[in-house]
Amino acid sequence: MQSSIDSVAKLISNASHVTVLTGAGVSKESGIPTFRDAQTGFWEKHRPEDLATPEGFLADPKLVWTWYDYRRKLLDNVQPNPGHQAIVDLEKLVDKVTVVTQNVDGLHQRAGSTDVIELHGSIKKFYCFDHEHEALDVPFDLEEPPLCNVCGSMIRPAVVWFGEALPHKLLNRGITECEESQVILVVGTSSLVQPAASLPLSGYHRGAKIIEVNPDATPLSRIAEVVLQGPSGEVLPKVVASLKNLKSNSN
Ligand code: BV8
Repeated sequence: MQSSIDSVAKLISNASHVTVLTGAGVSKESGIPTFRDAQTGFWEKHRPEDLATPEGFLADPKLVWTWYDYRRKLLDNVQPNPGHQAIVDLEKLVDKVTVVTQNVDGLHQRAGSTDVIELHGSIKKFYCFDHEHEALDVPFDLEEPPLCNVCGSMIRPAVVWFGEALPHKLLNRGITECEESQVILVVGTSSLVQPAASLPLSGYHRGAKIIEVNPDATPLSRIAEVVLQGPSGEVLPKVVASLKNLKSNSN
C-alpha cells in the first residue's frame, strides 16, 4: 500500500488542480452511516431511496421530516475526521483544490475546506416545497414540516432528492472543475448515484488521473490509475504525509 500511496503523492505533486469527489464514505469515520449501511433503530424498515424522494415526502411528510430531523441532530454530535482534515491540508500543497461532494452534512466546510460544491444540497438549509422560498431558523423536534410563511406550502430540507434535477450551475461547475483537473480523487462513494458518479469521467476523458479511495471496489475502480483500498480517514493522511515528504525533499 505504501508504494501506491507514494505513487499517488507523486501524481498530486505534479498537478496544479486537484478535484476531490466525495460520498458518504468520507463521513463514515465521523460516525455518520452511509447510504449503503443498513438503517438502524426506527429507520431500520425504511430505505433511504424511498425516504429521499418528493413522492416519499408527499406520501408521509411527518416520516420524512423526522428522518431529516434525526440526521440533522446527528450533526451536533459528530466532528470532521482525519480524512476531511487531509483534504483541507491538500489546499496548502496544491495550487487549486476543489471539493465536489454528494454529502449533505457540511463536514468538509466545518473541517476548513474553502471551495466546496454541495451537489446534493445541505440538510442544514430549508426551503418550501412549492416555490423554494428560503426558510430560516427551523427548529428541531417538530413533529411535521412547518409551513412557508410566504406561500403556505410545506417546508422541506434543501437537498436534491432522487428523481430531482441537480442545480445545473453546481453540476456544470463540478464538470468544469473535473475537466480542468490533472488528478481527481474519488473518495468514499459507491459511484452508483447519477449524475454525480459520471463527473470523474469528464476529467478522465481529458487525461486526468483517477485515484479511488474506498475499502470496496466500485464501478469506477476499473478506470482508476490507482486504487487505495482502505478507509479514507487512514489513507488520506498517509497520502498527505507522503506528499509533504516529497516536497520537503525537493526543496
Ligand atoms: C436525477 C441527498 C434526473 C438526499 C442524494 C442515470 C442518469 C441520471 C439519473 C439516474 C440514472 N440512473 C438512475 C438515475 C436516478 C437516480 C440514481 O442515480 N439512482 C441510483 C440509485 C441508480 N439519480 C437521481 O435521481 C438524481 N437526479 O438524475 O434527476 C432529472 C433531470 C432533469 C429533471 C428532473 C430529473 C438525484 C440523485 C441525488 C439523490 N440525493 N442525497 C439525502 O442525502 O437525503 S443521493 C445520496 O445517495 C447521497 O447524497 C449519495 O450521493 C448517495 C449515496 O451514495 P454514496 O455517497 O456513494 O454513499 P453510499 O452509501 O452509496 O457509498 C458509500 C461508499 O463509501 C461505499 O462505496 C463504501 O464502500 C465506502 N466507504 C465505507 N466506509 C468508508 C468508505 N469509503 C472511505 N472510507 C470509509 N471509512
